[in-house]
Amino acid sequence: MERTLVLLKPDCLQRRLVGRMISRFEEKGLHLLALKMLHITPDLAKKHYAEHVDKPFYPGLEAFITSAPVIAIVVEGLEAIRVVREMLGATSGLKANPGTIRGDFSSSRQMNLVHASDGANAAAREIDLYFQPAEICSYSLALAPWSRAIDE
Ligand code: 3AN
Repeated sequence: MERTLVLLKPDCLQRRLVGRMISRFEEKGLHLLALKMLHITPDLAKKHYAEHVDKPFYPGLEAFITSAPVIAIVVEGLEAIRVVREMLGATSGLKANPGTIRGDFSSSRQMNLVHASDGANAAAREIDLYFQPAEICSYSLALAPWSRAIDE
């Protein structure tokens, strides 16, 4: 089992797509362990996008991600980090394949609706940025036996 951090970005809230995005993760069979709405501060944005802080596009990226609330979600599942990234598609909605979230809902590189951790280290770091351990709820789903075979 893997855990990954999903962020429904400000454009997702502004376009009222929050429910549809959460539904896609639920429909896939991913398990929601924690969820909160928050306003990302400039300080948190710099931590979240540490790898981009020195890039020329960073000021615009920070202005965007702090412009309205986001929904942070911890998602769990088999190979969840890769699976969720593939559900999002390429960074730019113009390049993302049809059938992916960005391919279906975005025509922008910046306003690409949803973020997800891009590897195990990023997932651990990002989950820690948004959630206290006590905020992450472990529970079993009654329908789990109908989601996959016991040896998968
Ligand atoms: P992803 O969200 O697919 O992991 P990252 O982490 O490479 O993409 O980029 C995070 C955000 O930074 C993107 N959503 C986009 O808004 C912005 N970004 C990335 N690369 C560029 C670029 N070359 N020019 C402008 N903005 C960029």
